[in-house]
This record gives sequence, C-alpha cells and structure tokens, in this order.
Amino acid sequence: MTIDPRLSADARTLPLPENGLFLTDVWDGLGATPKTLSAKYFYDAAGSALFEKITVLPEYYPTRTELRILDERGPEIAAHLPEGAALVEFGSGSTVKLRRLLRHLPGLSAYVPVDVSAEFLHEQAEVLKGDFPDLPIEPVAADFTRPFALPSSLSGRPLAGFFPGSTIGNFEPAEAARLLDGFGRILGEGATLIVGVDLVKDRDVLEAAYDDAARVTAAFNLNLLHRINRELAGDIDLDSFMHRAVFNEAESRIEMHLVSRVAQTVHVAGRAFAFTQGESIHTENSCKYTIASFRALAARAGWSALDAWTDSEGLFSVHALRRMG
Ligand code: SAH
Ligand code: AVI
Repeated sequence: MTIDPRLSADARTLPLPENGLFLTDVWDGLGATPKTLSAKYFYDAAGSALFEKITVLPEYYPTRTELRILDERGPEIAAHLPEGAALVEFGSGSTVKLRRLLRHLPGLSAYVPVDVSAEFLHEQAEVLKGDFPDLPIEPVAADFTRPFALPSSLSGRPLAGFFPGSTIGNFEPAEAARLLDGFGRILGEGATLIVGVDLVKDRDVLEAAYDDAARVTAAFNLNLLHRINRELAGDIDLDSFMHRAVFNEAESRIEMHLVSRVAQTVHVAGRAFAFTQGESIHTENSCKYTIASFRALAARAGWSALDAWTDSEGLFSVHALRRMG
C-alpha cells in the first residue's frame, strides 16, 4: 500500500506495515455504511490496561467465572493435554488464566503467548519468566487472524492451544470458524484446544457487563478514538462520542458502538468522514453461545468436542476440543 502524503510527520514515521494496516482499516471502516472499526485495535498499551480494569469490575462476570472453572476443573482440563506439550495461548493478555492452569501442568515443555498488544505482551512475559524461571517462555507479537510463525525451537514438540476469555466471541460466527480452523492448521492433527466461551443469558446481565457504572468499558471503547488521534493524526473530539452497549438477541451478541452526539466531520490522516447526529461506529461484537451452538461452530471448523465445563449458574463455559484430520 502507499501512504497518503497528507499524513502527519508523526504518523509517517510509525513503522510499517502495522501503521499502514491500521490506517487503511480505519479509512475503510469509517468510509463504510454502517461505520465500523475492528475490535483488535482496542489493544494498545492503554487499551490492554483498561481491559485489565474491566476484568475486575463487579458487573463483568466472565473473568472471575472462567477463573473459577479453571480452578475447579484444572485437573480434568490438564488431562486432555499431552505430556511434554508446548502450550500456545492466543490473545494471552495478562496470562492470569495460564497461571491458574500451570499448577496442573507440571510436564509443560514451553509456553508461547501470542498477542497483538506487543508492549503489554513483552512486559507480561518478563514477569512470568521471573515467576516461573524453569519454564521456557517464547512470546510472539502477532495478529492471530493473519499468518504468523511459531518459534522454531518448538519443532518436534506436541502442541496444544489455549484460547480463554471468550475472545472467540469477538468474531462473528463465520470469522470465528475461519479462526479456529487456522488455529487447527497451526497446532496440527490430533492437537487439543482449550477455549473459554461466554454463554447466552439475560439481557440485563449482559448489558450491565458491557456498560458498567464506573464507566471503565466506556473509556475502553473511547480509547480507540484516542489511539486514532495519536497514531493516525486524527482530530476526533472524544467528548462528541458516547459509548453504547446493546444486546442484539437475533444475532446472540453484545454490540458496542461509539455514537456521535452531533452532526460533525472528523479527519484521519487528512481524509474527512462525515457523521450525522446519532450515527454510530460499530466497534465490537461479543457473541454469546450455548454449549451446543459452540460445539456446532467448532465442528464446522474441524474440531470435535472432548469435554465442556460450566459454572453452577451456567454463565460461562470452557471447552476441550480435538483437531480432526
Ligand atoms: N486471554 C486474556 C485476555 C483476553 S482480552 C483473558 O482471558 O483475560 C483479548 C486479548 O486478545 C487481548 O490481550 C488482545 O490484545 C488480544 N487480541 C485481540 N485481537 C487479537 C488479534 N487479532 N491477534 C492477537 N491478539 C489479539
Ligand atoms: C476480550 N473480549 C472477550 C472482551 C469481551 O467481553 O468481549 C472484550 C470486552 N469488551 C468490552 N468489555 C470487554
């Protein structure tokens, strides 16, 4: 791609291709009808820190519930991973879930956290190395929706995958199936994948989880505009947009939007985008499944169900899957 000469000096000096992809995705997304931005761009260093604050909010049940399942079912989950496996975690974030599993995985031969939030990934990997000096830890800064290479030191070891947090829900079902199939190609035939999946529940519980009273989720959503201003020479007035989270029951997903409070034109790297009052940018889907609907999706992507665990209130699920041929 070519970079628009109207980019500010700051934006032009950012490293390619990441800056180029971010720019073209933002231009394409704000130029589309309806306007949209990819949720993967939430995660710069500030976005990752805001997500960590979300995970401990009283309204945000997924993290504490999944941690409880990992604690209670750790030995059963671990029994599905081969001795000596190298564990690849997709979207590893703070690695807090891996820490819970590790006590049940004494035979793990390496841990490979993969995350698009490069600075946060490397910081977290350093802390983990300090806490687990005997475990080889090989972080990979990559967008897992695109081809990426695993460290060559893993060759010959059995691989297993870990994809907690219901990050799979941030992809529409067709994209989610493509992603799971891609993970299967990376991990290989017969590999195990442990996936955390949020479950369908009452609208009130879901909407509160994505629109908390302390407004941390609102700040997380709005940080995307801040990031565009900073990295792509944008002039977006953050106060002119508001956070909205709504459960779309027909699609079984929470949608997050940034809604323009006024009619306005914003600029990103020299290109203008007009908003009507009330027009929104769709920034995230968080799809919710049943055990059966997730298993059906996984089967379409080449994974068979080994087991699934849930909490006593049926809020969240953890699945063990096996890669078929
Ligand atoms: N697994 C952690 C973090 C979940 S938040 C947990 O369960 O708490 C989602 C994580 O996925 C973030 O760390 C984010 O940076 C990462 N992520 C989102 N989209 C990604 C992508 N396309 N490629 C790689 N990492 C991605
Ligand atoms: C990372 N992902 C699974 C979170 C979710 O629940 O969809 C991201 C998030 N968005 C708003 N709150 C949390």
